[in-house]
Amino acid sequence: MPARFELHGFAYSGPTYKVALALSLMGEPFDYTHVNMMGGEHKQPPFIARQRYGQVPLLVDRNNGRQLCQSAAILEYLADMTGRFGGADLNERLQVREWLYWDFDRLSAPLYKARVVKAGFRQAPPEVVEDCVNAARNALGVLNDHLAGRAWLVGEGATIADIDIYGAVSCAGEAGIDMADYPQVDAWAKRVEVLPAFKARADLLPMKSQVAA
Ligand SMILES: N[C@@H](CCC(=O)N[C@@H](CS)C(=O)NCC(=O)O)C(=O)O
Repeated sequence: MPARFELHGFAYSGPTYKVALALSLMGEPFDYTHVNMMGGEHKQPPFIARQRYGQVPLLVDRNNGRQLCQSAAILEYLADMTGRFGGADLNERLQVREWLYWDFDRLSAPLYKARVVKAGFRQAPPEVVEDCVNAARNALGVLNDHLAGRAWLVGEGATIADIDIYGAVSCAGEAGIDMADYPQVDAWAKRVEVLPAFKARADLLPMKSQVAA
């Protein structure tokens, strides 16, 4: 039987990794479709017809034909569908959502921007990159303070807030940020990395399409 989920993404994409990691931790095998972003495939009408923003990731749920965009919204959907990592009750779910919104506002956006420039995918003046790195550093400071004395972002176990934010934090080195400056975040990241079925980005996102094992 084919896998329920079909993930379209790009090996270097942090947001694609967030979704792939959630699927792995939730025990959901998925077929992976490599989107040729270097060739502009994500801006072509066939892709935009399925992903209105012309971005990766795109997740297709073959059980109902849904085509889902925006990594944070996809993580919430997966938590709803699997009943896993969504938070223990309404209070936790609300806190989880808060962290998801905060992440793209304060951490992921500047971190990814600095990283794509440092990797040579895009160009930007050095002061713009520096602003992004500083913004990401501020966000990591907030995260570090929050994690002092707690194992997980919300409640007593890992949630999609941890999965989402780990997907950003795991790219910090590529943005030139040393995680030794954020010891609580570093310790928390190591906890995420020993969750059952955790996989690193390189082990989940190949440079070619692949059918679930
Ligand atoms: N907020 C979106 C961001 C997605 C995103 O920025 N994807 C990048 C690749 S990592 C992309 O498709 N960039 C091309 C573009 O924005 O035109 C999400 O979390 O899914």
